[in-house]
Amino acid sequence: MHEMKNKNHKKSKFIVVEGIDGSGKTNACQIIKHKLDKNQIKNIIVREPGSTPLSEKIRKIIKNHCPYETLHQKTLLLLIYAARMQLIKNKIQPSLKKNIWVIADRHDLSSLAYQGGGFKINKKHIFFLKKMIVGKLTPDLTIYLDIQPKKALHRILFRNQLDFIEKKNLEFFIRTRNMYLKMLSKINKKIFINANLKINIVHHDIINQFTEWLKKYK
Ligand code: Z5A
Repeated sequence: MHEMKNKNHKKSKFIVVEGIDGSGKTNACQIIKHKLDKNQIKNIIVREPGSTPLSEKIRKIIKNHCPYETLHQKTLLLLIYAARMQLIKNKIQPSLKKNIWVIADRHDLSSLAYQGGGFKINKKHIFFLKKMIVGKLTPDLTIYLDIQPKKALHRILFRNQLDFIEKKNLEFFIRTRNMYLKMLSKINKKIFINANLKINIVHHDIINQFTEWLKKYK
């Protein structure tokens, strides 16, 4: 479990927001940030892959890789973990040490869901990288936004440009969601949100559940 104590024994928290594309993670991160700001808790939002200069470069490669060369799934896996390493060492850990809470738009569970579930990479390989790169850093809270893949695809199709993962078919996202649900059943510290519902209902659910959590763990 992550818990970094500073000299005053204050504990910073590592909060991760997860879900398939179009589940509303970006909005959820803003809601959490707003709540923490109101409680005068210093915080930052990071996104994966990305959020350091080098990790953002890796993100660009991942999202717009050369159209004339196949990006192999294991290359993608390595790029994601390279970006994660930079983010953990250069941003997440230093922030937590300074008692700044970190809200992450995706983290390691995304790799199990997308690479393990969607792309069917052997989970043994993913766990090997997880152990090497992520080590003992574990979210204090995982907020999972659950949405039917058909509905999520409908939402992302409204956007202008789709990246190569977003161009995947429905079966890919069904496998990804199934892996999320499977892995989530092993996680205790979580909030489960039904993200199929109308946006204002989803927002209320996030605020209510997060407020309850905050009362207990702040
Ligand atoms: N990836 C991976 O494969 N393995 C990994 O380990 C990691 C990542 C870390 C990151 O790209 C890609 O990298 C991602 C997985 C892969 N896949 N792809 N492609 P990204 O950061 O661009 O993608 P994303 O993380 O999925 O973000 P997103 O597509 O923008 O989804 P979102 O943040 O969950 O959704 P949103 O932007 O908050 O909402 C989407 C739209 O739906 C937006 O117009 C909202 O206004 C709307 N929305 C949200 N909620 C609702 C409700 N309740 N009703 C109606 N409309 C709504």
